[in-house]
Amino acid sequence: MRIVLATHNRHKVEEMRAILADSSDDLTDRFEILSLEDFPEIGEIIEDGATLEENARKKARTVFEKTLLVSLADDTGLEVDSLGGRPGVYSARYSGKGASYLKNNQKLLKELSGVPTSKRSATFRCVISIIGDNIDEIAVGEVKGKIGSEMRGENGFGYDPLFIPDGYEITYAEIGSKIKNRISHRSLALEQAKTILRQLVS
Ligand code: ITT
Repeated sequence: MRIVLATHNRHKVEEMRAILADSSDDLTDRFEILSLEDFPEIGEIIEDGATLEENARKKARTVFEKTLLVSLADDTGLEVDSLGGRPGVYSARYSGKGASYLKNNQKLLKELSGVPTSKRSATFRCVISIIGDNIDEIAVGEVKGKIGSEMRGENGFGYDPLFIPDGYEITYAEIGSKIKNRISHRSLALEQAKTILRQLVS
């Protein structure tokens, strides 16, 4: 059975492939996992939803309708408590036109300058939509943590250099991909998604 990871973000594809392969029953044995690189004709999908769930469902539905294959889309947001949950659904575009990971991190540091550690709590929330012929499911993963006072670490992507998950004193970017993929918001959501995928082939 073929499934499509409905994302243009190559870091997400890498992480999702690694997480799907990492379990006692390696799902990459049972599924041929494609990504949007295999469907270059599918261009940018406008994310105009008000919630992570709406955006994830829009991406998965668009890709399912174009490929007729079961599609998994991930929409992720970083919700910072002292910013009233921002950037949240706008995490990718936080620093405006021409946003980059660096500019987004710099803007977050600026908005939190002077905010003490005790008030830098945040949640990484990942919503995965799975859409196919007879399937329309949602899986959610959340990790609580805090925003560091400077960018640290070389691994990962996005806000990883600033996000310190609870229980650790180092950022996702310092933890490295092996551990990040065991504890992250994405891995928690994908664990639920795996259960749904197993049901599809059983
Ligand atoms: P697709 O929509 O094509 O999947 P995207 O990068 O636009 O790719 P999102 O809409 O979910 O993805 O944007 C979420 C942003 O949040 C993303 O651009 C990163 O900056 C950040 N992000 C998502 N997952 C992350 C992770 O695991 N670690 C750090 N930052 C992450």
